[in-house]
Amino acid sequence: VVVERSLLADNAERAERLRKRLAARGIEAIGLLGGPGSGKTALLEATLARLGPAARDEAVVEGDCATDRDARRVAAAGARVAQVATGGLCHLDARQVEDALARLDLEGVSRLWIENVGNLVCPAPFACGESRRALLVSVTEGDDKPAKYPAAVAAVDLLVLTKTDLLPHVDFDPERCAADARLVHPGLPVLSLSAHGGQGLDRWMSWVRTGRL
Ligand SMILES: Nc1nc2c(ncn2[C@@H]2O[C@H](COP(=O)(O)OP(=O)(O)O)[C@@H](O)[C@H]2O)c(=O)[nH]1
Ligand SMILES: [Mg+2]
Repeated sequence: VVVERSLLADNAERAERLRKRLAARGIEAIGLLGGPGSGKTALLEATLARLGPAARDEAVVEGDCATDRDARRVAAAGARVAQVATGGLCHLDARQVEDALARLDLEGVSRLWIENVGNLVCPAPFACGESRRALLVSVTEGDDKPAKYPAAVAAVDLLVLTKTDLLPHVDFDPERCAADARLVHPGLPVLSLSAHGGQGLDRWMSWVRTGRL
């Protein structure tokens, strides 16, 4: 228990130093959390498409256990990207993000995206230098996920319900999902969107730019 606590404390200090170093350069980091397949990379792709030519000034750190597939996807969408392959590890930590940033040209960058490893448990307590975090839950995962994974809900600034284009085909109650999340995290903003259909993306871009929906 003591070892675990010092690991978390060390990471928290490193993450806070990283956040301040980024802020000093005018860079704000946004963390994307969510289960595997919740739509994190698709939302990044849709965001970069909205930004158009300005996407080249977005930097992305991609965390996955294996492969550089997501890095290729966001690179194709125009962003600068560094992939972290964590091996067996189920989350990113601040040191891995620091190491990844050493491989990125941050000149002219004002926003850094950190797509964490797909997991609803492990990433929550490991800050990575983010100023803000969004948790993605797709409508295909079931509306009970915020109730079942409260630590993830407590660790974020926004809950995003993704793939709303699929709502007619699944048994998912957005109201119940949001209410469960707010039991854990009172006042948490909740946004429904579809990266494919485009619904909700205007409000998402508002949150990205200003921190408000
Ligand atoms: N129908 C639909 N499918 C989506 C949407 N967003 C993502 N997907 C699909 O969900 C799967 C997982 O998406 P991905 O972005 O790779 O999820 P990640 O693992 O969280 O990065 C892919 O097959 C996507 O095409 C959406 O808005 N609507
Ligand atoms: Mg992904």
